[in-house]
Amino acid sequence: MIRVFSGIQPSGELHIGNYLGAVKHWVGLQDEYECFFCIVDYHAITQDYDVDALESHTFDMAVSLLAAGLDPGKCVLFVQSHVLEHTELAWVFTTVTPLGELERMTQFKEKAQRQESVLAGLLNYPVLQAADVLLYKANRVPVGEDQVQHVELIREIARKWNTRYGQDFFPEPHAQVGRARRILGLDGQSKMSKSLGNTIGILEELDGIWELLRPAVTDPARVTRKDPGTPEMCNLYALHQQFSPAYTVEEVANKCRTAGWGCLDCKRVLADNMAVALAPIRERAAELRARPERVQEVLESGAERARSVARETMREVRERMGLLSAPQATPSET
Ligand code: AQP
Repeated sequence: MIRVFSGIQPSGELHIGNYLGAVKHWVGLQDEYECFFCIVDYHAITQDYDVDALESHTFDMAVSLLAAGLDPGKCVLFVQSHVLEHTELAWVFTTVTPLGELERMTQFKEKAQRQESVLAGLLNYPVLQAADVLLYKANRVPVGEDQVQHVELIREIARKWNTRYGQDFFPEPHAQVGRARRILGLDGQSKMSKSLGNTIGILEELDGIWELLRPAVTDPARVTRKDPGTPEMCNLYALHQQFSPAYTVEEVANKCRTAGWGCLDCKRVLADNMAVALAPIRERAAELRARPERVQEVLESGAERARSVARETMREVRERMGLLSAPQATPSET
């Protein structure tokens, strides 16, 4: 049986980078495999965050994921902090993870640069990720390109734990990266990222999309309206390829190369197509928002299903590691 695990931080709204790079892919996988999808709130607190907003961000992320097509009849959707075994296994894994491996992670180095004082939680982020995935003995981890290095480290952690405590207990999972591996932000340079504020949310309406696209960076060679451009050098062309029909993508390329359109003309068409493509997600989100108890039910039942797998994994982990069993005191039962 192939098992899939992936997570997303409730560190802000679900944006089109998360959607195209990961979530859209998840929606397809739930038809074929046993899938666990997790809103990883313990990851989201590894950066500066707004305490008052975390609860609503977590709920809104659940709404957006369901609206984007996750079906609780086909996958398990839950919140990480509702299944305490995640943090327990993470601690276990810190005891087999070399410090040097954590320090060389690209995401750690990038995020650490933006922080005044670097906290151990940020360094240990990939260890918690290893616990997320391996608690369910998942074989596949569908992610964007930025997470591939972390999945490699998860494989190493599984290997090291297995070597010490039990050959082949944890599988070595593989990253699955889709075609939209790295969506750039509206600055045209960095990865689209919640914490960089260069995103378009998947629930944006036409006016909002237009306001965000209007100042977005395009091909730097197009200084004036008359300058011909190179579509492949333009981030918005990449977005047309995601949201516009093939004939429009072709027209955009021609009008860019011949300066037939200015960048604003091109952005207008993109905004319209994006709004049309995202409309069904927006409508489903509005329906779900009107029934918050339904969303709570989905998360509760998801946590229950996740816990039943997680508890069994931890029972075996404790046993193999020689920890004295104390069934009454296991975290999820208290
Ligand atoms: N720009 C992107 N292009 C393609 N895939 C992306 N992903 C994120 N941004 C892009 C993928 O989305 C999934 C969930 O990501 P996450 O929220 O858990 O963490 P992240 O990669 O750190 O996302 P953000 O938006 O950049 O969040 P912050 O700013 O809070 O760190 C992952 O599979 C990721 O690869």
